[in-house]
Amino acid sequence: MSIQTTCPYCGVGCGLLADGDGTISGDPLHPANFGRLCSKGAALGDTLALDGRLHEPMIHRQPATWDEALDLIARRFSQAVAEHGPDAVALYVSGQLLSEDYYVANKLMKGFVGSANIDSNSRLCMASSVAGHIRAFGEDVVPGCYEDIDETDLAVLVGSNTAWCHPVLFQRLAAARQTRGTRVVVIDPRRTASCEIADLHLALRPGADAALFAGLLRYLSDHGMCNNDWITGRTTGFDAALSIAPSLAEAAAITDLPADELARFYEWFAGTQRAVTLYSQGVNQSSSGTDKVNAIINCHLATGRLGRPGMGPFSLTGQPNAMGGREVGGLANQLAAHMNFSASADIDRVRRFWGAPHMAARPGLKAVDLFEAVCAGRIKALWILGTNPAASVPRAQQVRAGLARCPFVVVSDCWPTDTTALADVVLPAAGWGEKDGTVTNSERRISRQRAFRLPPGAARPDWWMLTEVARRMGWGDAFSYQRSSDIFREHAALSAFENDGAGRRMFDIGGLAALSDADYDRLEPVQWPVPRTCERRRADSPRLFASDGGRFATEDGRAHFVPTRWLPPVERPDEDWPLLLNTGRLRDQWHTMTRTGEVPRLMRHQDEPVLTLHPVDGRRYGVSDGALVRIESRHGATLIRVMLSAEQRPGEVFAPMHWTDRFSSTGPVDRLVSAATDPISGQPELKATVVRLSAVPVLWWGLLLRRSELAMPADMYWSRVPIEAGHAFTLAGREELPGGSRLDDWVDSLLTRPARSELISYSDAGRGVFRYASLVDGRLDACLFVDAHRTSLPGREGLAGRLGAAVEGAGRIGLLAGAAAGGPSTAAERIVCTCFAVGLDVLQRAIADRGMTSVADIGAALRAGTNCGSCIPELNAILREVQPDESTPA
Ligand SMILES: Nc1nc2c(c(=O)[nH]1)N[C@H]1C(S)=C(S)[C@@H](COP(=O)(O)OP(=O)(O)OC[C@H]3O[C@@H](n4cnc5c(=O)[nH]c(N)nc54)[C@H](O)[C@@H]3O)O[C@H]1N2
Ligand SMILES: Nc1nc2c(c(=O)[nH]1)N[C@H]1C(S)=C(S)[C@@H](COP(=O)(O)OP(=O)(O)OC[C@H]3O[C@@H](n4cnc5c(=O)[nH]c(N)nc54)[C@H](O)[C@@H]3O)O[C@H]1N2
Ligand code: SF4
Ligand SMILES: [Mo]
Repeated sequence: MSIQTTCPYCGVGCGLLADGDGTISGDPLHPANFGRLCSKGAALGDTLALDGRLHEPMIHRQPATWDEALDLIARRFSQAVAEHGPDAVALYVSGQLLSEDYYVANKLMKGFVGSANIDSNSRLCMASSVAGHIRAFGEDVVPGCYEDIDETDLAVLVGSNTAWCHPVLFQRLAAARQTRGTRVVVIDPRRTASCEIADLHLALRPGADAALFAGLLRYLSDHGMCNNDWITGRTTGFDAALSIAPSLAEAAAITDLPADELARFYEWFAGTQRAVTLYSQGVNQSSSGTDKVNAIINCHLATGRLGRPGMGPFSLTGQPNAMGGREVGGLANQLAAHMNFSASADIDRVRRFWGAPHMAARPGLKAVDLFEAVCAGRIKALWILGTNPAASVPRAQQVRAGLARCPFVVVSDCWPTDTTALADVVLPAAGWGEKDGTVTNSERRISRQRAFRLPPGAARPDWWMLTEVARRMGWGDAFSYQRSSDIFREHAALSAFENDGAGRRMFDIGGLAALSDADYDRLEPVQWPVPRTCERRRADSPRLFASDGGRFATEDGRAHFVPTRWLPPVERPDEDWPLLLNTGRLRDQWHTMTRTGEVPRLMRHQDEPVLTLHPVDGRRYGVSDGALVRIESRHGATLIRVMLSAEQRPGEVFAPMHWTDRFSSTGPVDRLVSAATDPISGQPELKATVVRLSAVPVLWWGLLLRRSELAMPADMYWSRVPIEAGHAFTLAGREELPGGSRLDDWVDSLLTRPARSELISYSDAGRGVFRYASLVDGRLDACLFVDAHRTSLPGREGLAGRLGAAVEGAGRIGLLAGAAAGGPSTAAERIVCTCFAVGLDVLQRAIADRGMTSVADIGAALRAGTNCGSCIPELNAILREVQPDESTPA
């Protein structure tokens, strides 16, 4: 029998079916995806088999019992509070925790420890949307639902690479385009995969979104396209917002866009009732993120395009439970259940509901400030759950130094990470498929995650760890939960507690407060609000603010326009720092790669961290495709390989956020990234850091394959990918290879041969070619190929198949001598369709040879694109490249 559950990756919140044998498929009945999945969701089964999970608690790297670990945490936290006050301790949590975990963490800190120093990686992700919603609507509310994407006539994607980051919604949008001719506009400095279905791509100057949308507001007003009844009846502040809005010409200058292109977008928006604006990190992760959000919402308020089918501002949430975390109040400036520190009645209400002995009375430290406090020694005990800040927080090197100095750091995770490496206590967390609870997706839909297998070793759910520490700190009665349903009922009850009358909070799931355990186990996906009384429920969901008399959650019941004045990013290029670094996501990787980075097929779409650079800049710096460069910012430096691409605006570079010290010497890009924040939301500007770049001469390139992992030496560039039977490393040397016996030592350090192993080798020092293979019991255990010119290195995939296999007779010689036949590069073939492992070369050849003109042709011949569909935008791009005149985009 299959178990219904929810995907642990993005905020689309797709429903899944997990079968007994670990097969994962899309749930045809779930309203987020109706059975569809993307490449990451489709590969979830592969992550269940991964080795290397954390199995037992560790104290100072030594195995410990749960009692020892929990006693120690309770003692150190109590001690820090006693000696330095409650603000000397902190929790840093995650939008990947379940609402039940999150609720307990928030209650422990804000009600019992007595400090609001609990912030979340959602600060890096959703904080600007939260702040923008509160300014406009009075509460953190996403008004629309996914059907609006199916039913819209104009979809505006702002700072969102939906094709890669919310792929199932992108598929819904692509379907709407096919069936109803929905127009798509992409607003992004880069030409992303999402542009494959765009009718218009506005490659604006980074950070200029607020001006672009303020210009739209002025245009709407100048052309008589505002909905004046709506503005008068339901909003305030229109005139003030309009008074500082730029003209079209001014907006074109600020955004660095041709005025006619901008005018075309304005015209389309003005003339299309059913318009949805979907936005994500290009909006939120900005020093003007909150203003960007309000500039977008202003245009929807001015046209009354809100709360009706096919229209509205739509913040796409990042993590699976980014929304749930906000509902339980897991940000340092929020209280539980959408209540606020700004209202003393709210603080008192939460205090009474919890019976809280030490209720926090003011906001705590937001993520960037929290880590600054860690660095400054003001935080004496810190507990990190479900997030990897040593890799994902800006100025990561400084943060690491702070964590190393912090007197007591606890980390709960499922896998070892760059952050667990810095912890005093590491707690093994039960992961996806092993724990029970709920998550809320981008359209306010609460879905169950259900356990379908046992956690490894002693791993336990996060809520359990938090509860056990709370008990040990003396608050057993308030934390007497036996299972996740106990927590959910309390959370639901709090949302309905004293929630009546004019100041009613929209977040109300009181209708779920009396679920029995069996009801909770059976809970179907449901959109909030779910109040206790039915007539309210009908009036509200699935679209909020729908009815004409509908109140907003502001004091005056009206939606608020916010005047938005354009400000450029905090860091701006100049002579010393000529390039602007943008960062973001790739299709098949999830954040710091703890799961996706270990799945061979997900690593074949892009197998190394690369910096994308415009060819004009490539020439300027004298670097070619694949070259190694040093990139430096005011905050840090690293070595990274270059990919030249005209998708980039000249003067701007892009690097993925995913790699860490576990996967490449390049390490996390956040070691370069600025910690400037939006003054209102506190969200860091992760997409605009000034950098400079210089070419790095490479004296040799290498390929190392090993069955076991290896801590790589610090003096070379390396990057690791998992392969079926082990690991493959791309290497690049900046120094001459050692000579004589030192070369043997060097080779031994990379092959780490056991005593009984046998070494076979080949070298041609004149050509700078060296090849070694280590056999153990006649099987290939490790091999190393080095070449001064990169030309004779074998293809990785061909060699990967031989790792662990017997090497006999002629094969022994062939292994080293025939290596050159494998291919001329260290790069493996790039896989475009992850589901059926169809590579770029195969696609290009098939399209040309067989005259294919559509994605359907490709699917029929090669199956590519016929399962999850995540690769369809790239298939279209390849078609266009190979058959520029023939292809018909799908
Ligand atoms: N494959 C994959 N999917 C994911 C995730 C993942 O790790 N991998 N993570 C999930 C999470 S937590 C999140 S938050 C979402 C993020 O989803 P997205 O926000 O779609 O992803 P990003 O790649 O971070 O950034 C989106 C785009 O913003 C653009 N951008 C940069 N600066 C500006 C600007 O000033 N203005 C505009 N308009 N655009 C700009 C970038 O060029 C980039 O293409 O993805 C979710 N989905
Ligand atoms: N430069 C740059 N930096 C960024 C971004 C960017 O675009 N550019 N994006 C930012 C954004 S939007 C986000 S959301 C963050 C994401 O950054 P992180 O949250 O640091 O990234 P993850 O790799 O998802 O970390 C989640 C961790 O939780 C662990 N885990 C998984 N399930 C569980 C569980 O049930 N319990 C526990 N205890 N642990 C679990 C995973 O193994 C993993 O180590 O990165 C931010 N940083
Ligand atoms: S779109 Fe992909 S990653 Fe996001 S929830 Fe659905 S299957 Fe998971
Ligand atoms: Mo995120």
